[in-house]
Amino acid sequence: QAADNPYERGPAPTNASIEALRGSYSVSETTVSSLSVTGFGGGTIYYPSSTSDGTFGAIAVAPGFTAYQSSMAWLGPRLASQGFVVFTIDTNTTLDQPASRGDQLLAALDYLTERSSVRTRIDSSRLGVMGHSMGGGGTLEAAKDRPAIQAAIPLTPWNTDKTWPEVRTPTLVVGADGDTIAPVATHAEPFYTSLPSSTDRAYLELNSATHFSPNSSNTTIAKYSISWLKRFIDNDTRYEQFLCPIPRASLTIAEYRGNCPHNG
Ligand code: 9J3
Ligand code: ZN
Repeated sequence: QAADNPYERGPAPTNASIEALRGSYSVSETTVSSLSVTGFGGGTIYYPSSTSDGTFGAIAVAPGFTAYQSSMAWLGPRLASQGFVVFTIDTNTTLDQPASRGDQLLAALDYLTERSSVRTRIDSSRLGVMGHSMGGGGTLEAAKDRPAIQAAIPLTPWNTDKTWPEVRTPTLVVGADGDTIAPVATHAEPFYTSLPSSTDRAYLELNSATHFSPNSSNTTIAKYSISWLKRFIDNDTRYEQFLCPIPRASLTIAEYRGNCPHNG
């Protein structure tokens, strides 16, 4: 790790390394029963097997309405292999609304850092939240409620609250151009636009994508999520090159907006 950044983990990134199905760390996993926790519905923790690189940042991931942790499982090993502890959770009920999902993400982070079997592997000051649809709405709720969270990534987010001026957490909002359940014009775009311009923020609109694109392995989601989490949870400026200058529209990116350079 670099002497000037104690949180830097893994080798210098390349476009190939952030697009790859796996990063440099072998991944272990452990199941957390809903019966053993309160405040959320249990889940699966994916974490780097090695303890020789020190502690890691951690991320809780919430599913959407009627969905389970399995709908986000691909992100577990994909992100953990890059050097994060990743907790894909179930919610108390699959019908829980975004505000509740936000509270459950925070309960999951507390469990992860205070009680889980991997708590000594985690730097409890370096935490992030992600989620799909109502879980993405919950991601914004969690960041609003706990400004110490260092990165937030709502994926095709859904919420009745359209304005997020309270958020201070660096936030990457991911929308899908073909989303008819949480259309970007009434969800992802106003969520992004309402974030304070003084906050590190970005809007990635996936091309030829749907509301459910975040539910299976997706290289565009992965590469920008990895870069965002590395940049803001690990303070790893080696990843700034993938975020700034703003990525251009392409076969996979319908639109990308953001403030550059990032302040961290
Ligand atoms: O989590 C989601 O997929 C929410 C989208 C939705 O159908 O909300 C309507 C109640
Ligand atoms: Zn609001």
